[in-house]
Amino acid sequence: MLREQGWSLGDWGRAAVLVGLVASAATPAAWAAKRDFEMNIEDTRITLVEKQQFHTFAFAGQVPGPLFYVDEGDDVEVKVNNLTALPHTIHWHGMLQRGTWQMDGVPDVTQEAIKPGDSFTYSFKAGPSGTHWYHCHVNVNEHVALRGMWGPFIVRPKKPTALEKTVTQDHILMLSDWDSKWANKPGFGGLPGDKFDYFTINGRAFPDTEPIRIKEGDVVRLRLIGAGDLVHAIHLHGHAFKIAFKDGFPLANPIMADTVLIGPGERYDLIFEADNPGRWMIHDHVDTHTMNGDRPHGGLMTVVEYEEIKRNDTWYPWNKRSPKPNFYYQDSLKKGPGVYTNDSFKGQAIQ
Ligand SMILES: [Cu+2]
Repeated sequence: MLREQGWSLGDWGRAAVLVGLVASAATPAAWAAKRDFEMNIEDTRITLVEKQQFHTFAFAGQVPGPLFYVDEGDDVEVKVNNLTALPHTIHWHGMLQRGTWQMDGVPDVTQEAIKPGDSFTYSFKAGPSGTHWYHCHVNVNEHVALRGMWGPFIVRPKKPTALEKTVTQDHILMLSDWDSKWANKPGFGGLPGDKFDYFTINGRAFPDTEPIRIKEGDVVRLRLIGAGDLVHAIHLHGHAFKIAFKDGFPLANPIMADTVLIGPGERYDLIFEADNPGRWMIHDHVDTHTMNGDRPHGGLMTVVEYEEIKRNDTWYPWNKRSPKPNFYYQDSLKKGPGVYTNDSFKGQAIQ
């Protein structure tokens, strides 16, 4: 069976990503799809907010990288082409790699780093289920912390929990931090003592993030992924949520909360009922993370916006902004397993 694929014809023009998807014709009892992908690493300039740009080594020319959405037990094969001038690997964070430790993506431990111009093919079985991610494992202090080398990897469970079955709106939020001093110095930066001055959700800072649009009655899942160097205290206004998953694993007793602390590498899945129409902030409660450089009211923030609320306030910033479609990969997640690039995250190629 062939599933819907996430690229548009325009992607072919840039040759940013070549996606093939082959599902085996196995019997339902032994159903495990084979999923083949090909992905470039490219020097790419992205814009965090306003005029603040950053030189990244982007997967498929976008930050975050393409969404990998697979079923638990699928056989995943990803060919990676390194088009940059520095070595890289990919670590599939959350995958246990049982019997495939050489696919864990750690330079000098499980493989030699992929040299400039070279390729490497990762091959492993997807598991366990849950909210995971992938990132480079070479010079992580620079490549992960400052060069946008990360993307979401979601494994759909064979046996979903009763709570997650109720979800109607599913969103991915990757949190990260940037030090503008290194924005145009690829190959440098990520030193102890660096002062991070930009803070983003899916590579963009407020007000250039995007509202999370829901309606009354929705059950909303927010998949938080700590992709950066700092700890974030994520607070949602107007609602209590259940902390339902930690690092992809379901909690036997979800914790009711309105703030959750998430550190580097961690994932928390929050689930809440949309029962309070309004415009509600969701933001980092580490107050200095709501800055864009030296300017306040920015950084790691966005708005949970109910569609019932009229947009008739002239001072509301998003009245004048064009929407960034699929900014939380929410449309891709609705389509089911596949690999999805995203025009909202594309940057400009750096030659
Ligand atoms: Cu790297």
